[in-house]
Amino acid sequence: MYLRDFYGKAIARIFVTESTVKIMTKETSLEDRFQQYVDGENKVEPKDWMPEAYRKTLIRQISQHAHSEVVGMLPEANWITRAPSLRRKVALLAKVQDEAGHGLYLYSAAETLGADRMDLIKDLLSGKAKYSSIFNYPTPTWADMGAIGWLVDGAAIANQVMLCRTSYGPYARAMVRICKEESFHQRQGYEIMMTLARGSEAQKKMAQDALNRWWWPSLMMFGPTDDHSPNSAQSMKWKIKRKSNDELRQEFIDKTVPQAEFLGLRVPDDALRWNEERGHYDHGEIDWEEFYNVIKGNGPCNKQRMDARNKAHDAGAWVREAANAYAAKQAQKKQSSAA
Ligand code: FAQ
Repeated sequence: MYLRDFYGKAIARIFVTESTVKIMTKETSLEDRFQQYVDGENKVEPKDWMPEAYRKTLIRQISQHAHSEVVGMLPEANWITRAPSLRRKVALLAKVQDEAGHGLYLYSAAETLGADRMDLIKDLLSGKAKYSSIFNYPTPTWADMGAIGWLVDGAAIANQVMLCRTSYGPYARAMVRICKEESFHQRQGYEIMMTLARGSEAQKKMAQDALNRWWWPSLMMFGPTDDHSPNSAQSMKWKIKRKSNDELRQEFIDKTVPQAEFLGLRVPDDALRWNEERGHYDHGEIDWEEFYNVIKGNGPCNKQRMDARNKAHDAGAWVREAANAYAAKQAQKKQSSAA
């Protein structure tokens, strides 16, 4: 006698003797079949069966990603009113609005996994949820707008191009759209750097100082080294992540160093040199103590960022109340017209 799954496939053989009922797994478990499905490069969709840990890992990663986009608006929003020309102001404003849009797609993608958006936001506002370490650094000069676009969006693209092929369908599709916008962001940042690097000595120094400030935090964006990354092995197996933290960091360095050379700027790493044998740049040691300190909440701007988000959330209470009241009124109208 066989036990069959809902597709009618035999998954176990049941032996009945006088004293025992023995179930022998003939085929694979649901977890194994899920793994085979993912190994076959199929996309997992919201209504498909998935292991609970897969669902939780995705909610964790997608919500952290959404929070990063939203908190990531703050360091640049700081410069919208002070952009040096109307053209720069329009471009920066559009970029910051794009980041808000990315946050919204990503919260929606997390909702397809059964997460409640308000719970996710509460976790961010209470300091329980993580967001990218990079957004806890200050932006004291206009050159920081160039460095963020060039380096931070550049690092985000390296990571997110990989995520366009992630195994969860709604996340992969959101990433395709987000990557297109991030490419525009990276170019607007690089163009700011190019203008400054070709400008006066003071402007060139401003660009170099910004590169000095953002280089190492940008490398930290990719997360801990592979041997200290507790989530990587399982996420790679499930094809949520397709490349490791170190692989992506190396790709970013290899791509970005020639861009710095083109600008005539110096990457602030004495150990940086091309390794002919490896076909990659070797680089100096990242200050992991600084990274862990920042993600624990002790970076230069963590408190400022959380205060700003909480203030914006409180100030938006009337919008949420009005939207809820409107939705309730519409539902009531629909109900009475149906009666
Ligand atoms: N900051 O085991 P792993 C952007 C945490 S979007 C803070 O390696 P995982 C756009 C990690 O969560 C930037 N925490 O973890 C923009 C985990 O903690 P948990 C955001 C970090 O998930 C540009 C622990 O360390 N992008 O920039 C960081 O396998 C300009 C152990 O690490 C994404 O979120 C960090 N840097 O790999 C916006 C992309 N790194 O949860 C505005 C999607 C690690 O166990 C302006 N996310 N941690 O307590 C990912 O690809 C992955 O989540 C990684 C981390 C690669 C970030």
